[in-house]
Amino acid sequence: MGFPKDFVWGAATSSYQIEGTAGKDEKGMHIWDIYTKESGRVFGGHTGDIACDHYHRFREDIAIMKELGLRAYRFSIDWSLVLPEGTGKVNERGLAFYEDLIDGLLEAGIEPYITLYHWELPYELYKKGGWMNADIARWFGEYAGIISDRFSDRVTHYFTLNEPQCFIGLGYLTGEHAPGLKAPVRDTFLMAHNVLRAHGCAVQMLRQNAKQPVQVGYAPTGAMNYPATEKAEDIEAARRSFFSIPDEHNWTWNVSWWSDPVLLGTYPEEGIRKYEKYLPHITEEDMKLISEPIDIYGQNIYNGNCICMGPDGTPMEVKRRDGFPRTANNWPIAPECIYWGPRFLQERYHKPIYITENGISCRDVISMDGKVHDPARIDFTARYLSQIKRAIADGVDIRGYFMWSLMDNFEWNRGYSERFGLIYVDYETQERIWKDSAYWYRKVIAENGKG
Ligand code: GCO
Repeated sequence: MGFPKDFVWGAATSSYQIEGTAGKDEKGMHIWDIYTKESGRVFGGHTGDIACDHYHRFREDIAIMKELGLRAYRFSIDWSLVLPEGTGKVNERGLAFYEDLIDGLLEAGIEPYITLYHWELPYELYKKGGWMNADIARWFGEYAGIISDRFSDRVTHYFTLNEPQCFIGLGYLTGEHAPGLKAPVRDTFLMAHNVLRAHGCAVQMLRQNAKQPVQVGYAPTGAMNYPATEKAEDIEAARRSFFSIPDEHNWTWNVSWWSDPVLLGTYPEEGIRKYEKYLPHITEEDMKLISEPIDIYGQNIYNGNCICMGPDGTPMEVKRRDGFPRTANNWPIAPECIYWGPRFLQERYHKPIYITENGISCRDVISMDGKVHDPARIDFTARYLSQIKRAIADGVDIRGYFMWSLMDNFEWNRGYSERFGLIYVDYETQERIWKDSAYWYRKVIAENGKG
């Protein structure tokens, strides 16, 4: 059995990583605009000021997507391009850009999947406390409503937030990402609660302003832990560790604190116990808002840990073998995670799943023959896709796959040092070069995953 006939083959990007809009067309500033220039903590002092210049080259990029045969493209909207102050005055020029992009995609037969927040918090809102301010739920709802009002006649698929684990954890706990803070743990729980409330408001407003029925989702991530063997006890150990709650110093890196409230309407018991002294006041009304029903569940999946049942009956991590396969940025290659992750998630949350991101960083270079040979990316993707195929065969409702990424781009604090794209970008000339994996993925799509 292969992939379902209507399986959604896609690729993903995000606004700051590709657009290059800093200082243009009345855009407001966001936290990454500032962090990249002032923190001194981004590799090579790189910024997203120009990035892939997608803002000016989007038509060329759509032509590439069409040539690839993509059925869908997941991109994000820069809140501060649409609402320079985060709330209030709308910037028509910002909306016009996304309108042209969307119309271009539709003309090319590619379905747009919009992500509302892929980490660009408008600076004006940051100054008002950002995620610390309870009003942010309303501000995010307002923004979501504007997007729905303008685009829902043409766009039916939306994701509210991308990876809250990362933008709160890396942004406010470890300080590796914008705004680069090491906030008190207590503050991060309040922020997280407001993040979830904001999600709920966005779901409401997307629907309220929708011109036709829309599919609304959420795109978190997490370590997709998988069992060492198919023995029932190892599967149970992996499942338990998958949804378990870490200690507070790195608490954001978990699945259930971010997904139970949205999909089950409650915070996980284990977390409520463990984090009790840090938690803000949580009302029933909040939980109702947070669990506003969604239609689809996105998940960004890259890797996970191998787990077995320990002799004392608690889950135990199995040490990776010496010389285990790794990506260029040292992430373990663990294709099993994309079988077990969706399986565990579906068991617990019962929602159709989209793999909203999956991909690999490679040390890609232009070879003497002028081409970019990236066999490691082809091998990685083939392995992961075969596990998705297996999950679907076993009854997991996975509806689509978005490769991270369409093209090389600004990899946050790693700047341009990591290349995740199917398409190579020469940042000096902005030339786009098809990597071998792009030709390969085109064939995979054309054959609906057989190749
Ligand atoms: C994400 C990301 C992407 C990254 C990718 C590779 O959603 O994780 O935010 O923006 O570029 O995951 O690290």
